[in-house]
Amino acid sequence: MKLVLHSAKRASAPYRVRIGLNLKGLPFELRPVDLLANAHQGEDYRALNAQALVPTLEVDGRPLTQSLAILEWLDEAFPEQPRLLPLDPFDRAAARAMAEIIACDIHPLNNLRILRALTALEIDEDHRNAWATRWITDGFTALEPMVARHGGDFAFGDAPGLVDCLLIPQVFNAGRFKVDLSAFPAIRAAAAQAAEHPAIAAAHPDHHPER
Ligand SMILES: N[C@@H](CCC(=O)N[C@@H](CS)C(=O)NCC(=O)O)C(=O)O
Repeated sequence: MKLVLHSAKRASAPYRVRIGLNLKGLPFELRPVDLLANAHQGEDYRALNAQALVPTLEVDGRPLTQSLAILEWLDEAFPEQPRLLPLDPFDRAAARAMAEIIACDIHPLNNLRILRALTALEIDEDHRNAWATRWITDGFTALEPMVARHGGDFAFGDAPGLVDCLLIPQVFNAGRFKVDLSAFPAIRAAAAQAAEHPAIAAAHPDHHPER
């Protein structure tokens, strides 16, 4: 099976999928998409991803979009590799809830198109950063006790999984906005531990080709 990931260096949604692919031990070809040059808005890329967002994962030429859907597909298609989601139904729902706080309630308020829309409304950089900080802080305030309750060596239990795929890029993103994480010791501990894991470290933007 040939896997091609359309990804951007500092974008957090494809970063999630790079972590997931690495945790599964699946080799993939990485195709950088230059968001600042609007490469994602061209006709060629829109034919793969009608939303003009990264990531897109091509599976033998068939495109899959939406990072959470891609991560769940990885778990279903490769169940024999390390699991991203717990097997117990309650734990699966709890892990999904934590992932969705990030994917549905933090990240969509701060992605490039939203920040560009704020700029178009003449909101200056300080206020855009305050906006991003507000929503990251709100989401992390809800997530912190969940990581404290469910976390072990990683954000959910003692093995890396779906929650780490979401949390690590969001913590990276918080760093870009210089968000104060001192009120989130469980999140900081989980992120620090996960950063040491070779599959997660290999997905870091520092190892991504430019764009
Ligand atoms: N819900 C989508 C979000 C995808 C998304 O927002 N991707 C960002 C990068 S992290 C993007 O492509 N932004 C381009 C833009 O906003 O113009 C997913 O999880 O895949």
